Amino acid sequence: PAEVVTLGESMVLLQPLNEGPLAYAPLFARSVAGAESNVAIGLSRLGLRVRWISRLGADPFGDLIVSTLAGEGVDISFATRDETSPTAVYFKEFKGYGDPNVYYYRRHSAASGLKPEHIEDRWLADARHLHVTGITPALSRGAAETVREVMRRAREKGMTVSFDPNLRRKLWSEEEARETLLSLIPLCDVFMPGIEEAEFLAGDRSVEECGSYFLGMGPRTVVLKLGADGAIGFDASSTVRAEPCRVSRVVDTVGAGDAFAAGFLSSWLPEGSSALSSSLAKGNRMGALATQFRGDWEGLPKLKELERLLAGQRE
Ligand code: KDG
Repeated sequence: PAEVVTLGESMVLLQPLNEGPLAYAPLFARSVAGAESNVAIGLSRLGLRVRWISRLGADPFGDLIVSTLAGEGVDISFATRDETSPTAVYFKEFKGYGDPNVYYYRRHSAASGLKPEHIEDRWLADARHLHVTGITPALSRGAAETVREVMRRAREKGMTVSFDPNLRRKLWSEEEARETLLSLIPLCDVFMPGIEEAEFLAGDRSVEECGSYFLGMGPRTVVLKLGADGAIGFDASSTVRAEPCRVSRVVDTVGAGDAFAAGFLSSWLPEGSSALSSSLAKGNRMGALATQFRGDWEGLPKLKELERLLAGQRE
């Protein structure tokens, strides 16, 4: 049985070996990525039992995603293969500064065909937490309704739900994104936007005002990820600021938010809001680690390593 369930699209990721314009990149390293499966891998490495649900093409790239996630100990029993639509692909372009550019090849992918009628009771069986993001709702109307319905059913079963809006502007219009993401916030217990996403959704508000604005929509915990400035958590009784983990060089920021989510949830799930401060610290540590490696999740630690790092020991 799974403790945590997550649902969303994963893609094959192709990363150029060199920095510079993608048009002139001759060689690529192949990996697998997707916000929800990144969180699944992060949690699995920290010792939680995680189930990942999606649709994949009945193609070699679908095979690669299945074997990668299974190899990471993630339960993929309900990842369906679609005979008519492909597994999605995306490319990163490293500029040598700032966030990499990303190029998606995911229109009409298998996962964009997710529909509420695909949902099975077994998906949530025995689980106590659901993690979803705002990427899958951007793929298609059916995918958006699937995410909304899964959130609703999880809450009905008494599970807790975390939601990372993960705004991806390339995938939909601002209006559609704002309306859909705002409408999903009341269906979650933990809302975890980055600072830019919070501003996009809450308008002209300070960090503190964003916290109370989102709490007012229903979640009992709100976590604002401030990137290099750490994170800040809000619940009914407290506001907790967590200092960032300093890193000497940032190699790849993509996946840092997912690593944060895995770190945060790994302690929030067993301990609840009494552990807000230590959950934020774990989130920050995991997020910082993710920026140290190319690839979204390759650098994520196992539990022992994370504990050692949190205790301040290097090796
Ligand atoms: O959070 C990391 C994701 O952005 C990356 O893995 C790709 O899922 C992805 C997306 O849609 O951007």
